[in-house]
Amino acid sequence: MVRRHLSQRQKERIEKIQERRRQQLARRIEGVLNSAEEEPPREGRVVARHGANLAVEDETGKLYHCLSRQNLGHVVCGDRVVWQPIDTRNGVVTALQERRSVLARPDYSGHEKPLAANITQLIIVLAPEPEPGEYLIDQYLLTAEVIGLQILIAINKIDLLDEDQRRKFNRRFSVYERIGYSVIRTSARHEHDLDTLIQRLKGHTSILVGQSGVGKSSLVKALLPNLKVQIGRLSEATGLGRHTTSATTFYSLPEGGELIDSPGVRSFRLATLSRTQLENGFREFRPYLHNCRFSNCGHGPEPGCALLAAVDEGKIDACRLRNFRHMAERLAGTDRARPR
Ligand SMILES: Nc1nc2c(ncn2[C@@H]2O[C@H](COP(=O)(O)OP(=O)(O)O)[C@@H](O)[C@H]2O)c(=O)[nH]1
Ligand SMILES: [Mg+2]
Ligand SMILES: [Zn+2]
Repeated sequence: MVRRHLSQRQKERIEKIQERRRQQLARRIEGVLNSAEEEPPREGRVVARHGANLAVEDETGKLYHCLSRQNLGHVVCGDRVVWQPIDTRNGVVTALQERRSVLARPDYSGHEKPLAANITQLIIVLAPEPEPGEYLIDQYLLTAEVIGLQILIAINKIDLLDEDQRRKFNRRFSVYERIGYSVIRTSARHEHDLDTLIQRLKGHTSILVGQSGVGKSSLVKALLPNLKVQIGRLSEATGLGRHTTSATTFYSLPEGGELIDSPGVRSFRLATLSRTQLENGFREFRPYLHNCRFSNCGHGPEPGCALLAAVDEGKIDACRLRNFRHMAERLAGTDRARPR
């Protein structure tokens, strides 16, 4: 992915344009609120968002097109909100309920921009093709650990593998099971291969992440037989039309649980990360972290490193430590890195 480097002047210009747009929108929203009939405020859940347009679902499942008051910051999919009805189809979000979790990515100026809120489970989707990358998996795992999400690894497209290949693939990814992560097998092609996933989705608000081509969209489609109907309702409620599919969307699953589908999630990552967060984000490292000879051990080639000893004893996977070191180097190399 190309990272855009903007000059200070460009950033200021973007900031100015955005500020003007914000003010225009704020005037419109306050105008609407002033002219609205006094109706009691209500609670709801943001189920789709496109620019300033939100689809808010009320307790009965009815959808409303809402704009949000400017002082609330960035309201996103999954947010629980208080909103004021304007008429039978429209409303204004006036308050944001406390978030259990936020998934974010850095914007053009490096500030964290939320993508989705109140997610409880991150599902990392892998497949025999495209060839999985352990580094990316470890990045997802780290982020989920830092945010505090339940983690599930789903190996998709198992229909492509025969018994022998399946065994090899399982062995390759068994390292994550040994660490304590749940690994399940799925296929978006065969209905019965979704049973375990369906069970694991119940009671959670989940999001699927993974490389392009592993089958995330196919899984969403297979899990939501009424996807077209749900998209149609959203598109009608928000007036988004064809943009609906490029918006981050929140779906209720027929068998229980909720799924957030977000095109932006591919690039989600932490804008800031401390050394302690990084170390603890590799959960199997935790028991060894305080056993290194030097308290500021870089877990590199220093003498007396407890992590290295654990690798030698087969307690920690060498690839995990290598990926940790690489991330630590990158962390040290950024100005955003914070000391312990
Ligand atoms: N054989 C097989 N192909 C799959 C499966 N899931 C997805 N695919 C195919 O993999 C390709 C990429 O799938 P897609 O859902 O677009 O992946 P995404 O980029 O992660 O959203 C498509 O051609 C799908 O038909 C699966 O379980 N088995
Ligand atoms: Mg897709
Ligand atoms: Zn060490």
